[in-house]
Amino acid sequence: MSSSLTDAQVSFYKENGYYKPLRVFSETEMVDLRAEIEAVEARYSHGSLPAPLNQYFRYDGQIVMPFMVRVARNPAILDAVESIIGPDLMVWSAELFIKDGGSVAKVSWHQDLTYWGMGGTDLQVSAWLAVTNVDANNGCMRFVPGSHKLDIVSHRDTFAEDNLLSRGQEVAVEVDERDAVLDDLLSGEMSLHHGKIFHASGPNHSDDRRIGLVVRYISPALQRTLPGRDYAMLVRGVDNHMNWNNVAPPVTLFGENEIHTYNTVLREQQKVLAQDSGKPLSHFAMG
Ligand SMILES: O=C(O)CCC(=O)C(=O)O
Repeated sequence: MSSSLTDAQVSFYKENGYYKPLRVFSETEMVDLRAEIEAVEARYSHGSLPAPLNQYFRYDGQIVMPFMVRVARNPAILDAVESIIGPDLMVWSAELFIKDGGSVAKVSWHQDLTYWGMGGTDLQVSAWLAVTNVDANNGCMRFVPGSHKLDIVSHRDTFAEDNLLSRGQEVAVEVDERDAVLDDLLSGEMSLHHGKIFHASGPNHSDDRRIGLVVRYISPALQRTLPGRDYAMLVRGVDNHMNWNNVAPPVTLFGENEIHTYNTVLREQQKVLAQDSGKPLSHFAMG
């Protein structure tokens, strides 16, 4: 059975820059996924990898963790994403956003596409999967509907410690919180958001962890706006454009080849992430 979006759902996305909620997994499947994530944490968070585990969680997890690709290839997610950006789909990055119970970590108001070297494209969409329930109390995302119709606005870097973004970047325009809607979701539901929508998230006031797994999809037709070639993984359809170096899915969790590929990809992407920041590239190999 197809999980394509209806015309009304696509129109809502085009008008507002997001769509929610879409059920893609059962709650039981999310209990299992959480256990899998926490088993990886138990095994690898004590310095047994070349970089801190959090770096692999926050950037390009699809290259080193097979379970990320399993999620990214889920047919219900792909059907919905296909309704927005077409039948050929690549994963640019899969990431975990985890806020522990009581954590003050937040995400400032930003537009995703600011430092991705893709311009202000409509050919990118993020699917944010709630592994746990997410709501206002535990720091779910908030969206400003319609803000994706703006260009990419200026962002200022804060490099704030409690900010989960690479540069702690925030839009340099005033956001009226009263314009925002909550991206509250039950575990196993996802939202889709446009790369230019203003979005943010607050601290986790609950006792439990808030876990989200986000997959950044692009169409192979999308062209990078900067010199050099970036990388992406084909997960549905065909790549008739060859705009991206195609990365193979991982076979082994944190295998030697997987880590080698990861380093090659991150090196290229860090250049874009670090542009005009005044910080050395090493700063963006985040811990
Ligand atoms: O999970 C969060 O709190 C923020 C995630 C986010 O900014 C994104 O997925 O683009």
